[in-house]
Order: sequence, then C-alpha cells, then structure tokens
Amino acid sequence: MNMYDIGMVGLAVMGRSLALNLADHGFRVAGYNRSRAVTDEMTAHWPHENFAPFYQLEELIDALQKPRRILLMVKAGEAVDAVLRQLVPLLEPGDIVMDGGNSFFEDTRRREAALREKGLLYFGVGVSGGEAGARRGPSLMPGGDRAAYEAYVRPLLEAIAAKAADGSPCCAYMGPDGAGHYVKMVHNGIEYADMQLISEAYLLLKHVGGLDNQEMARYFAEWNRGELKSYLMEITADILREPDDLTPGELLDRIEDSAAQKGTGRWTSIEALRQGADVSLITAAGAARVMSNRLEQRAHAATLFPAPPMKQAQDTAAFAETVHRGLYAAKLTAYAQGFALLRTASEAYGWGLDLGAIAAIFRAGCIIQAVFLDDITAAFRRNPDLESLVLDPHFLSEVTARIPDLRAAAGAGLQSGVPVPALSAATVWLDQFRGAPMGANLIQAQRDCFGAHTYHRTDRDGVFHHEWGAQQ
Ligand code: NBP
Repeated sequence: MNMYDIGMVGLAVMGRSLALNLADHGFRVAGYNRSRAVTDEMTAHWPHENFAPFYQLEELIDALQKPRRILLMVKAGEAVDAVLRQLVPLLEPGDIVMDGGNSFFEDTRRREAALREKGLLYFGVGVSGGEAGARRGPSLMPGGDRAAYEAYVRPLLEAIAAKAADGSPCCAYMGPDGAGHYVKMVHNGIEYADMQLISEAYLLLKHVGGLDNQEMARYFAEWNRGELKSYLMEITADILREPDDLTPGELLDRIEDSAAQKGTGRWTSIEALRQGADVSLITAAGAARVMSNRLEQRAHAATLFPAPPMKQAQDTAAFAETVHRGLYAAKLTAYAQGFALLRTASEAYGWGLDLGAIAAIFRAGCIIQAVFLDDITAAFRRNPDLESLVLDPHFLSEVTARIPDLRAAAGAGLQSGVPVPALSAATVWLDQFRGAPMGANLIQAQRDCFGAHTYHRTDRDGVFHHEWGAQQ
C-alpha cells in the first residue's frame, strides 16, 4: 500500500499517454477510468511495469504516497466537477489535485478556491502537444501554489516535459490559480491564428500562384528550413504530399472545406474583449472556422454571387517569396497579440507572468513550437517589460522589412476573391499599431453629436462638447 507516486484519473488518449510517459520516467502510476473497458484496453495494449490499474477510486487513493498527487485527464467542463465531487471527500489536507485538461481558467480559479478551503492544493496544468506530445514530451503550463509546485509537482512535470534544443524542460511555473490554464488558452488561440495563416498562404499559392500540391509542398518544406521552421509548417509540407488511400491524387483535395473547433480559440477572443486587448488574428481565425462550417449556404450563395476574375501571378517564384515574407510578418503579429493579452491578464489578475519563460516552454513539445520562439524568448529576456513583441529591435526590423510583402499578399487575395481574413487582420493591425489615422476623430464627433458624449481636441487639453449644427 501507499506505493504509487501519482494517480491518473481518466485514461482516454491523453491520460493514457501521460501515464505511460510518467511510467517511462520511473514514476509508479496508479490509473483509474470511469468506464472499466478503457482501463482494460490500456492494460491489454500498453502494459507497463510502472503502471497499475484500479477500478475503485477509493482503492486508488489508498494506494498513493502522501501527500497524494492526482492528475485528472478527463473531458473539460462538468466532468471535472463530477470527478472532484467523488474525489475530494477521499482526500486529506495537503493532497494535490492537478487538472491537465483544457479547462476554462475561470473554472480552475473557482475549483482552486473551493479546494483551498478544504486544505487541498489544486493545479490547473495546461498540456500541449496532442497524443504524441503527451506520450513523448509535452509542453506543460502549471498554475497553482508555488511552494507545493516546487516540492511536489515540479519533479514530476519537468521529468516528462519536452526538452528544448538547449536541454531545458518545456515546463515552468506560470502563476497562481488559473494562470496555467490561461496560458494554455492563449497558446491555443495563437495556434488557431497560425493554422489559419498557413491555410491562407496555401490558398494564395494554389489559386493566385497556380501551384499544385507537390509544388506547394516543396515551398513549405523549403520555408521550414529557414526562419519559419515550425511544427505546423513541417506537417503542412507533409500533408500536401500525402497520397489519398481511396482515389488517385492527394488526400488534401478530397477533404471537405470545413473545420471544427472546440472552444479555446473562442474563449481567447471573448477574454481579450473583456480585457480590452486586440487579438484580431485569433478572432479572424475562429470566425473563419465558423464560416467554413456553412457548407450548404456557401454552395447556394456560390450560384448567386459572381466571383471576381482571378489575377494570376505572373512570376510564380516571386509571388511565393512575397507570400513567404508576408507570412512571417503575420505570424509574428499573431504572437505579438497573444503575448500582449498575457501581459494584460498578468496585470489584471495579479499573476506576475514571466513572458520569457512562457515563450521558452513553447519552444518544443507543443503545437506552436517554432524556431522564432528562440527570438521571442530572447526579446522578453532582453526586456521583460516589452510592451509589444513588434517593438523589440530585432522584430521591429524583421517585421517592417516584410510589411510590403504582407500588404501585397493580402492584397492579392482580396483582389482575386481569395478569403484571407488573418493576413488582412495582420495588415490592418500593423497599420493601426504604427499610428496610421484611424478615423476615430469622426467617431468622437458622432458620439458627441448624437449623445453629448464629449470629445478631446488636438490643440488644447480638456473635455469639450459642441452644439452640433447650431452654427449652420
Ligand atoms: P476526452 O476529452 O475525450 O475525455 C474522455 C475522458 O473523460 C474519459 O476518460 C472519460 O471517461 C472521462 N469522463 C467523462 Br467524458 N465524463 C466523466 C465523468 N463524469 N466522470 C469521470 N470521467 C469522465 O479525453 P482526451 O482526448 O484524452 O482529453 C482529456 C483532456 O485533455 C481534455 O480536457 C482535453 O481537452 C485535453 N487535451 C486534449 C488534447 C488532445 O490532443 N486530445 C490535447 C491537450 C489537452 P469514460 O471513458 O468513462 O467516458
């Protein structure tokens, strides 16, 4: 008895993979799943000397070393509360419960407070990297009590986390209560924007550039050897080459033009609105998925609305390079928006987030891992108070050099009727950021005109109201 280092509750894809990862690292894992069949499947197909199945939660709890450490890997939402209702009465003060699912950070804050009242320690742990990451090394974003983290959580999580090229684990303490799940939420938001930008580059190369899948695969593979090297670019090159197993040609051409979402991107947009932060690329990416789901409506409207004539690129190689350079500027803009939201949230919730440490743990194991995260890490190390990534001297020169390409790539899409919402949003945001006139003087005037909301002048201090039309 009392011989297991950690209890894993939930043995579906993610729980199973993390349990085996922990077991590989010498931790003795006790596993439980609500449905017995899932536990049996795990022990039948993936037996491990450091893993033992349990069929009663009470027995699992009795078998854990104290203070007990339990990692929940169940469906986010009501399932977590259901498990906690069963689990909490079985625990003792000082025991630790970690939620590794994609829980909403406000739920994590609520649960942390409720368990703290009972003397229990609750951690929201963001886990990124999908099944393969969980099995071989995920990026981990834990939030909760700092002292308990150092003593009991850190050794477990650092052991199983991915390792960056410099050998450091892709796991760092994020902050108290919901900080870990918040960072995971924003990570997923950036992931939405990054995927959308890559799919827009694909659309432009295909329709404006006139390239076939193999040619596009060569470009993405080439780009993946340079400044855009990342997991998402790598899988995109592979996907473009993948033959269909049912018909001749590539599988990509047989896949429906409609993408689902689970909600973390949407949460990021809603939260950004609450905080007064602009994550326009993430919002554009979420909205694009919503529009993509309207397959019937889009098919019907295609018969009603004429498409503009396609303005084919004359020099394909030059156009591809424009897309390549524009994609870099847009991706950096998406990261700048995501990190700016983290900065705002850190102040609003009093978390003291270390943006450099966050960039560092995104360098391996997670879906958005990319070489330029080394540069992002360096930018926040140089200046932890950096207001925006695009103001870092390195990125300022890299992005400004590519803004004409971004403008040309987005413009090519708009002119030819190729929807490029995220590339357009990046162009607009960079124009707004660099101080282009925004027409807000007219909006102030309208507000004062219809609602006496007052206005500010450019030539003197103070608040003014004008009797609109009185002098006409
Ligand atoms: P799912 O999100 O599909 O959840 C399935 C698990 O939840 C099963 O173990 C299931 O037990 C359990 N469960 C449910 Br549903 N309701 C329950 C309840 N009322 N009481 C107890 N257990 C309950 O599994 P997953 O894909 O392994 O993901 C686990 C978590 O990790 C989720 O929050 C997910 O968002 C997050 N995540 C997933 C990925 C990924 O790539 N899949 C990546 C990162 C994070 P049962 O077998 O009895 O139905």
